[in-house]
Amino acid sequence: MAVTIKAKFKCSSEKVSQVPKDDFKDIAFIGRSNVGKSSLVNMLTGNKGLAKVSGTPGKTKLINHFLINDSWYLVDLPGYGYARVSKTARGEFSKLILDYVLKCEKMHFLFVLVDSRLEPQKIDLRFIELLGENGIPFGIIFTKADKLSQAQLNRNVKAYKAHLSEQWEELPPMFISSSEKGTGREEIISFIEEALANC
Ligand SMILES: Nc1nc2c(ncn2[C@@H]2O[C@H](COP(=O)(O)OP(=O)(O)OP(=O)(O)O)[C@@H](O)[C@H]2O)c(=O)[nH]1
Ligand SMILES: [Mg+2]
Repeated sequence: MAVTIKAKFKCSSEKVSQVPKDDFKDIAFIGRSNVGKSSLVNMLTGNKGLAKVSGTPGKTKLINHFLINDSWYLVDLPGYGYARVSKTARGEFSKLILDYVLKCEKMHFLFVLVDSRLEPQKIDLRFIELLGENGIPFGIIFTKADKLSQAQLNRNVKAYKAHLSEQWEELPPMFISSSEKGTGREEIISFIEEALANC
């Protein structure tokens, strides 16, 4: 059954102080540059031109709010791991990302997108650790599933779970997606709607 989504661009913010001041909650996408965050916004909303997509990493530079069904926001964030901002411990994540993820009260749930083709990347694991330390609710979305066979995909997801299980007693919710094929759309939307209904 196709889920209907009404989506509308609301605003781009260069600072957390500029995000919308209403009571609608944010569901945000984060992950390495080029992992497919903006493409996933477009796939979920069924609107290919909504968020800007590019083959060149570092395309999304601001916090982009898209109002969904007049009731919550999908938030497309800039990626990390492309332009190194500084060499300090947390410097690999920009101030904009850290301020938003750790301090913004609108931020209700964060999806960390990881490339399903790759073994666990250190920068993603460090980011996930940071979320854990700060009690930020999050899930993981494996992107670009169309680029792998089902067997490879299963192997990679299993390896990721095994890796996270070394540090986490309970694993976060996990989803598989392909923005090319529409894979994962209904599962992700249902999860979001349930999360919003329970808050
Ligand atoms: N085959 C395939 N390609 C994808 C998928 N998702 C994204 N891409 C491609 O990956 C590239 C990066 O996609 P974006 O959606 O711009 O990635 P992003 O994470 O928003 O990147 P930044 O904004 O730079 O952080 C583009 O060339 C997309 O077409 C997918 O599910 N399958
Ligand atoms: Mg982007």
